[in-house]
Amino acid sequence: MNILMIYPEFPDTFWSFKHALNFVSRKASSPPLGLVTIAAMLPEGWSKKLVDLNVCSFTRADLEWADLVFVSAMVVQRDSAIKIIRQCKDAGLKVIAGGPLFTSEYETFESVDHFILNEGELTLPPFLEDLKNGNPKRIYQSTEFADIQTTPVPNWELVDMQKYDSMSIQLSRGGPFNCEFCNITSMLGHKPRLKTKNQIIAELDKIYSLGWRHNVFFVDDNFIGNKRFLKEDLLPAMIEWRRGKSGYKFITEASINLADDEELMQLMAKAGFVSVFVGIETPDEDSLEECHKRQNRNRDLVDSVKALQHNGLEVMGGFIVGFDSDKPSIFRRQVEFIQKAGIVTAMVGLLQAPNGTELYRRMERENRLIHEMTGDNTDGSTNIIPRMDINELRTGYLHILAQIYSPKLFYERVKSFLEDYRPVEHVAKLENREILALFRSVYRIGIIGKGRQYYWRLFFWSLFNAPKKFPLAITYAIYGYHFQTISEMIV
Ligand code: B12
Repeated sequence: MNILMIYPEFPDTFWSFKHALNFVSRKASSPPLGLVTIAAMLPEGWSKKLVDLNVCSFTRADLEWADLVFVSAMVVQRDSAIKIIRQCKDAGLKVIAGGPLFTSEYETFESVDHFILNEGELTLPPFLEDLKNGNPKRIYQSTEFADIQTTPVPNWELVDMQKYDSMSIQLSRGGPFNCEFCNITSMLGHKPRLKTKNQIIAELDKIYSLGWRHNVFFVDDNFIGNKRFLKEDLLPAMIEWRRGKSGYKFITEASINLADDEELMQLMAKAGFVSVFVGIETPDEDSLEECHKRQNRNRDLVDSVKALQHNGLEVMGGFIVGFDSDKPSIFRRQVEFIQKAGIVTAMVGLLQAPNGTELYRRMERENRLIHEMTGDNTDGSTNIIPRMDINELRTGYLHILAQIYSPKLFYERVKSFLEDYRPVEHVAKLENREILALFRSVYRIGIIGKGRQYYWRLFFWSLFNAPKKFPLAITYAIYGYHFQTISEMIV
């Protein structure tokens, strides 16, 4: 069997990092982990080819070679997925689809031959069995959660690593929190399910053996779901593994209560974690209560962010406006918070209600659902009727974007973050692609860019006052270029 695995194209969004990645000659942030995981579950002897449309394209010869096409996608890739499916069907191929887009709206894809929904660990084996027996069904679904200790090491050999900025590893699925707008518990359950230490080390070994020496993104929704396992088992093993491999930098997502655990923060930083994405959502206590974000309540959120930064972990923050409790002052308060906390990478979105969430059910009860989601919560759209007038909300949202990504506020934030940030290690030497990125930044941001005076101010400030943080300063200037480009497209 020849299996062509296709990952649709992402639109140009805050999350694509497209305008930053071309400074470092990379095409996409990370490869499609779902597909490379599925690839490793296919019968031995099957040939596989991965085409991630974010980094390359497929040819007529690929379609002629293939016996079956496997497609994976998120909702945000819907348009590209529709196009791919049509092309494959026109070429007379059978299409098998899985992943979040199809799990949440498979009914709308009439021409797909087989849907392998939910977690592939549970739904792929019965499909393969039925295929072998010549009677595959159209839909494979499951209400159970998979034992990910049986998930194989993904087929990273299918990935053209040099096209990406980071590789991805998943430690856990599922989480204990009940945020009203979040679909993770309905998709993946309340109880964190973890891989073993040996599985993670085997995954690290595999990407190392394939020559990868850069960033690794632990794609958990909450990396700290089992703190004891991290402290006693995994992090000590990762510290050992990483000895002599300083190119590796780890990034992940965690809940804010990581800031309460000094030992854990220090172990993570020692293991090579440099950055965590935290769902901060809002500085407004009433809105936090409304969305049941209990882990963020009754704490000084700025202090928590600073604690993480002081322990060597940069905080990337997710923020939301449009809660029922939001007052008109929320727009100003969000900007003030982001500036004060020094959160360089601040992803601000309008509240949306994904299918399967408590919020979706409440909006349905209250007759406030309007249309299907675009899948991108940072494009200024929403699928609910907010309490606040929609025009006031949208104007306020655009105001936040215009403010936080304006060169003045953005560079002020970078400087205040660099002053507070205490990394465990400093990058000793720049790689060739980073030197190239530096020159590109000088030209595109420092010479022809709109906020060039701020760029040079940061450039010289860090060169003379914090020379070890100079590579970081340039990296953030490049992020700023991406954020400004996208926010101008939205505003
Ligand atoms: C890593 C990640 C990202 C990464 C990159 C992902 C990439 N390059 O593929 C980044 C940070 C870039 C990202 C961005 C976004 N993401 Co994201 N992301 C994730 C995250 C945390 C993990 C995904 C992952 O790698 N999982 C590990 C693999 C092994 O699991 P998997 O892909 O689900 O695959 C399994 C099954 O789905 C199935 N399967 C998957 N594909 C296929 C295909 C076939 C043929 C078969 C048989 C089976 C199968 O089998 C696999 C094994 O069980 C998930 C949350 C989650 N826990 O899943 C959100 C998630 C996928 N993201 C989501 C969203 C909404 C976004 C954003 C739009 C953010 C936003 N603004 O809201 C952006 C869009 C990207 C863009 N460029 O615009 C949503 C998607 C919802 C949906 N229904 O589409 C999720 C589910 C989070 C959520 N709470 O809802 N994301």
